[in-house]
Amino acid sequence: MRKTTPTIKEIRVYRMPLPAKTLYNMSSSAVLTPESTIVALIDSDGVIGYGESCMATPQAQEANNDSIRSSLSILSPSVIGINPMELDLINSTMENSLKGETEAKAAIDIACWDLIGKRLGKSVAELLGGNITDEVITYHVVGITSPENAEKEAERLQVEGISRIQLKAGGRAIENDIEAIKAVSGVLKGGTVLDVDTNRGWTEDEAIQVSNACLEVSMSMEQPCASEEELYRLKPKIFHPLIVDESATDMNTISKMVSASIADGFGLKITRIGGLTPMKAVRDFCIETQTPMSSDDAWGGDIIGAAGVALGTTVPSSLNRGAWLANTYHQVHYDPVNGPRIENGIIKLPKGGPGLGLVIDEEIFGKPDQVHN
Ligand code: 0XW
Ligand code: MG
Repeated sequence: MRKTTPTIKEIRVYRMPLPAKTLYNMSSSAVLTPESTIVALIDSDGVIGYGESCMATPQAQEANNDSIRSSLSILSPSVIGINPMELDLINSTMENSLKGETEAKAAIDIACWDLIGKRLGKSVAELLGGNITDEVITYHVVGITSPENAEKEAERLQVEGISRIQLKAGGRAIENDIEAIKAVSGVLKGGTVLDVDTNRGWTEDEAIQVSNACLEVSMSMEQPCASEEELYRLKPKIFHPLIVDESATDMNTISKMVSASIADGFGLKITRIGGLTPMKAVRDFCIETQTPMSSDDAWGGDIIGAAGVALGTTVPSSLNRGAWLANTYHQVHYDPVNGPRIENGIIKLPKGGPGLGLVIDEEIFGKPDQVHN
C-alpha cells in the first residue's frame, strides 16, 4: 500500500479497433469495426489505471466513438493534478469542464478505480463494497436472424451452458420477430431465461402486437420502444416484464421508472451511466428497491468487460441479470491470460492482480491518439 498522496500526472488515450468476427446485428444496425477508446491514467508515483469506453454502432445510442475521444481531449486536461483517489472531485471536475458525454467520463472514472485498487492492493470488486461471489452469470445475444437460425443458435448456446438468452428483434416485419421469438422459446430448456431486446426498435403498436401474440412465451421485453414516454404509455398495455436499457440514463430517470412501476428491471451500461462511481449508486438503488439489473456495456474489450464483471459480482444473484462480454464476438484480449471470458454460462473475476485484475501491455494499443500531462 502506497503512503504518498498521488496526483494524476498523465493521461494517454488510445483507439483500438474491435471488429465483429461473427454477425452481430441489432434493430438499428449491424456491428462492423467499432474503435474502442482506452484511457491509461498515470499518477505521480507511476501507478497506471486503465479505463475503456466503446459504442457498438453509431446508430444504437446518442454517443459515438469519435465523440468519446474528442470529449476526452477536453476532460483529460481538467483532471491533471487532481488526486485520482478523490473520485467525487474527479467526477465533479469533469462535470464542470464538460456537460453530458458520460461515455467519455466513464473511461476516466474506471481508470481511477483500477488505479486506486492497484495503490491499495485491492480488487475493484472489494472497493465496490465486496464481491458476493467470484463469478457472475452472463447472457448471450442471438442477433436478428431467421427463426430457423435463431432456434439453432439458442439450442447451441444452451448446450454450451448459457442460461440467459437475449434475442434481438426490431427493424423488420413484426411477423418475423414473432416467429423468431416462438422458435427460440420452443427450444428453451427449463430454467433458461429469454429476453427480447429491440434496442428501441418497435413502435408502441408493434410492441403490443408482440406481447399479445406471445402470451404463452415466458420472456421479458427490453427497451421495446425508443423513448421514455413510449415506455410509460406502453407498460400498462403489455403482458410481459419491461426491462429498460437505453432509457436508463441516470439515477433520476431510473428512480422515477421504478417508483412509477414502469421498469421491471434494467439493462445497465456502465459507460452510459458515467462510470463505476455513478453506477455504484444505481446498483445500491436497485438492491434497495429489489430491482433486477445487468452490469454490462455496448461493446469493448477486457477493461470494460472486467469493470462489468467486478460490479456484477457485487449484485445479489436474485437481482443479477448478468454481465456481458463483447469479446465473444471480436475475440480480442488485451490480457490474454486474465482477460474475462465465458465458461459454461458464467464469467470469473479476473485475478491478474489488484484493481480490475488485468495485466496490460500498453504496446498492444499502438501509438496513443492523445497524451495529456
Ligand atoms: C447486449 N448489449 C449489452 C450489448 C449490445 O451492444 C447491446 C446491449 C444491449 O443489451 O442492448
Ligand atoms: Mg439492451
